[in-house]
Amino acid sequence: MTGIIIKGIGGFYYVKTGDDIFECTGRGIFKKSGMKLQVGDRVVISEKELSAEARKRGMKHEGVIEEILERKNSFIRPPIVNVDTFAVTFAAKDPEPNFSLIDKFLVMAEMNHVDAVIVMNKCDLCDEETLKEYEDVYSGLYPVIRVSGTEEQGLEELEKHILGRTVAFAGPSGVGKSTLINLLIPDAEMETGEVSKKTARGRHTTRHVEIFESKGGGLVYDTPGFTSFDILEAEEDELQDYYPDIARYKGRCYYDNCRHLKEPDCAVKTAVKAGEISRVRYRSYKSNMEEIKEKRKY
Ligand SMILES: Nc1nc2c(ncn2[C@@H]2O[C@H](COP(=O)(O)OP(=O)(O)OP(=O)(O)O)[C@@H](O)[C@H]2O)c(=O)[nH]1
Ligand SMILES: [Mg+2]
Ligand SMILES: [Zn+2]
Repeated sequence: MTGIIIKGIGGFYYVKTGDDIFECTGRGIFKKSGMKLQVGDRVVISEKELSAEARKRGMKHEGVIEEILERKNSFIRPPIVNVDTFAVTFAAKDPEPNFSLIDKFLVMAEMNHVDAVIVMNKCDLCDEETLKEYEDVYSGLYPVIRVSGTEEQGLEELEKHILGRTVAFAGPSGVGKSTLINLLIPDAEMETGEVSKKTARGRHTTRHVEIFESKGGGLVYDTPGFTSFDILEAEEDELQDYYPDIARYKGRCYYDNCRHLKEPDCAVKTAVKAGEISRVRYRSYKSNMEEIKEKRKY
């Protein structure tokens, strides 16, 4: 039988095959080969007799994972595989948008040739002017979907992007990923949590990745949020390739290897001044570049 790992907790992997869920362990060989099973993996399993313990945990089927099928892609943060689309989620307010963090997810998507859509949640908390300003940072680059979990707005639009696809919700803690998934998939019943009044940050309510099937036949991954993201695997010179708005200007600067920082006659800086590249995006590019440089020192 083949199925998909929808969750991994306490040494068990939960594998969905059709309508059944098998509580599985991995064959010892995975440990030996250093191959780690991941949520999203398509696997071949064999059924084994249901133990009394598994039955007590409410399981109806138990199995052993025999084989991992080839992965389309894999990610470390969040730890998931086989993704078609990242639904990069942020809140218009509470917490305030952190664009350089949002852009890290987008860089990760670009590096892996995965589609991205931007989900701007908590639109109920912001005025139109501010929403428009945020939307404009990404307009022409990625689809931006305005939603509100509390007002249940924009969900149909979001659903369109999920239909028949494998979509991972990613973004900072407290932006409402689990809230939206609960609305899209009422069976999900993911726990949601308050945003702290003191730090205006989420509290990392979701602690493990879990996959749900949408009515429309798509798969949705809920993932834990983070307020920082320490690994940007891009090289300094490559970072610009993963900002499509900046990459467009490649070859137009005075220096062929221009990084668009302090160099003279830089087409990118000119474009920022002319309003052709968003200042927010350029600022995020510079700050992520700084971070990569800092990391290289060690
Ligand atoms: N005002 C408002 N609040 C929202 C909206 N969506 C979610 N919230 C609230 O935001 C808080 C955090 O929501 P969660 O769904 O737990 O956020 P999350 O992104 O899953 O957070 P982590 O699991 O920590 O990564 C909860 O108190 C939600 O009720 C919205 O559209 N508007
Ligand atoms: Mg959550
Ligand atoms: Zn330049």
